[in-house]
Amino acid sequence: MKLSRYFLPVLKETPAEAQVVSHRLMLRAGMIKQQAAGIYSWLPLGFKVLRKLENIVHEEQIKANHIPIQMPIIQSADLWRESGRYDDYGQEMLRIKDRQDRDLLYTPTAEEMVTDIFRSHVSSYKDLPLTLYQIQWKFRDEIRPRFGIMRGREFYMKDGYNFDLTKEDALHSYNRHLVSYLKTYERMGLQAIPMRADSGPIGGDNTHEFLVLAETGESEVFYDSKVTDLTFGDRDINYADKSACQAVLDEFTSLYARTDETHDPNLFAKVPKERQKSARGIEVGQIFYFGTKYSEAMGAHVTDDAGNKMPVHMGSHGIGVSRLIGAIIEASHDDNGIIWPEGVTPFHCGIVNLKQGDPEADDACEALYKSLSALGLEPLYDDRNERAGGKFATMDLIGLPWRLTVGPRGLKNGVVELTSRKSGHSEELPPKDAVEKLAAIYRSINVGDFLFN
Ligand code: 5CA
Repeated sequence: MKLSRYFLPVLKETPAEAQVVSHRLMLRAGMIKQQAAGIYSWLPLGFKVLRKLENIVHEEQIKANHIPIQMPIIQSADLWRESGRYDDYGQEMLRIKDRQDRDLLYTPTAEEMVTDIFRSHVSSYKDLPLTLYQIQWKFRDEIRPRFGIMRGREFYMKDGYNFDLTKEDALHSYNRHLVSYLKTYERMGLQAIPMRADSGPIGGDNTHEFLVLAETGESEVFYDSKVTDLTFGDRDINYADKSACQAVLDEFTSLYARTDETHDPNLFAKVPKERQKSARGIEVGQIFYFGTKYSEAMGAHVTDDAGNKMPVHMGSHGIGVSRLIGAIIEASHDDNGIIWPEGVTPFHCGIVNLKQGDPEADDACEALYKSLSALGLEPLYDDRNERAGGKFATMDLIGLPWRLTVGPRGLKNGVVELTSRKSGHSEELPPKDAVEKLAAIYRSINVGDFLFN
């Protein structure tokens, strides 16, 4: 992409309404625009990051053998009356009437609808196990939408639903989700700690939230400092292997880690004093096992070989895809702007032309742009007629992990400059070597290796 042809409405001033750094930086970097309380337009740069996160979520869900579907945003109230949640959900649910005076709602989650799909098409235990998921817009009429897209009213969420014959199988689905979530967050450059949580309106008593530690987090959390030493690393997980998934769950949840809703000071007292920590965290996902709560209420049964009918065991599992952008920025920024982890960056590298209009500099930039693009990478070339200082400030603000700086002086010596946004470290390299280095960095995280179709 050439910046002169792009739509990147960066702001010079710090927006007064934004209380947290991620919200400020998303507005300043021209990623989003507020349209109403908790409701945003996604401008090109923000939309690109949203798509990157969505792709990672799809890839990791498909690896775990979960099947993507898409359910409608506007749903009939009737299904929600069957489960009893039309009344229970309270004011968070946005209720709508159509021209026939029928009750509709904007989906805050989709347990009812997915259970309806299941009961209409599945009747034999042989079709189990089954996990369906979607990535879809949700609406919750939050009392206090705030922190930009982190607590929006309209937000983008991955919601997955497992259907299993027995509790034991459903707990394997729970564990499988936990493993796939750890992998997902890690690819986004985040450490998200699973913590025992409260199930709220979803129901059930087996639930974990995933929290990213950040000063601006809305939840207060209590944990054994050893949990932050756990890293998921490059594990090869066989999702069909029950004991392997159970082992990961045990490893990541046996140390004390709870949110304020489930915190138990007596249990916490057993953690050695120097390891007792409390902090704030951003909830980026939650997994639930709730057994037969919805399947019984809505008649989602399967029949075994002997003709016995039984309600299926279910759970649901959510990732806050849009909220994650805020969490990533909270965890990765400096005074000059965002620092994108390579796995989610909107463009793989910036190209700054120090002397636009200089034939040699222009040619060198074009050549870099072509070679990077030919490798499947997306450069953002700042080809505007602007001062170098302004170009650097824009690149720092939008946070691309790598910047290539091209100018007549370097070109005389046959080199361009490659700078890491994170460390600030620069090195001079022949253009060909710089391209190779970038290709190697991105190849190591499988950029371009997209499974969802
Ligand atoms: N049905 C279950 C699992 S699909 C469910 O709805 N879970 S949830 O309520 O925990 O939501 C899943 C994730 O969506 C949360 O962990 C959070 O990261 C994100 N989320 C929830 N509310 C909002 C909101 N108002 N703004 C942005 N993200 C949100």
